Amino acid sequence: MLGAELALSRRRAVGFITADTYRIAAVDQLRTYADILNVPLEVVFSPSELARAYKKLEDRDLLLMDTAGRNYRNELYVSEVNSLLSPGQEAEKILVLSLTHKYQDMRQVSAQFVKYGVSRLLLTKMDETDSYGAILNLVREFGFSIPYVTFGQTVPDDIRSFDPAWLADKLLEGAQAHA
Ligand SMILES: Nc1nc2c(ncn2[C@@H]2O[C@H](COP(=O)(O)OP(=O)(O)OP(=O)(O)O)[C@@H](O)[C@H]2O)c(=O)[nH]1
Ligand SMILES: [Mg+2]
Repeated sequence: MLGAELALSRRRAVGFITADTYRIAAVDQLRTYADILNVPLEVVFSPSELARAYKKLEDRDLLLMDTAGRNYRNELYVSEVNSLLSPGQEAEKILVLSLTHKYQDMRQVSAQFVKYGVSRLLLTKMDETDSYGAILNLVREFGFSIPYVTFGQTVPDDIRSFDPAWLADKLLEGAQAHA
């Protein structure tokens, strides 16, 4: 969704890399999007293949890399995915969490990634809940900045920049309702 927004609305020369060779058909799904968007896609099975992918995509302005969803409460998976993420200076890591998760689980996963220097958080499924307190708590506890939120399944429309004023309104509305 982010790739579609950057490629279509912002007209950036985007390239995709996926390391999600774990979930069946994850590559096929991304390849379908890549074809529709006319964006090149490279698949990497291990960290050693990254250099080849970068080389092939060197003409692109911006590369977006996806990694597999795992049980990231488990330290082993966290260190594994971290070894895949480029240590390149310009690389930005974004943790993606769904707002439908329980807060304590989101906290645990956040803590795992903060240890590896992740400081940005993208929240999905804002349309599937009316509880937004977790956003405030995660930002307060971990100092995350939130570049984007998603609020539906329509690609690329259901993604937008996060608006802190909107969150403040929502939280205060909720507080009034309980007053
Ligand atoms: N309603 C709603 N559905 C969403 C949103 N974001 C993603 N989805 C849906 O959630 C499902 C999973 O999305 P993916 O992008 O595959 O999630 P993922 O985190 O990459 O999954 P893994 O790689 O397996 O961890 C898809 O059916 C998406 O359409 C959202 O903001 N709102
Ligand atoms: Mg995925």
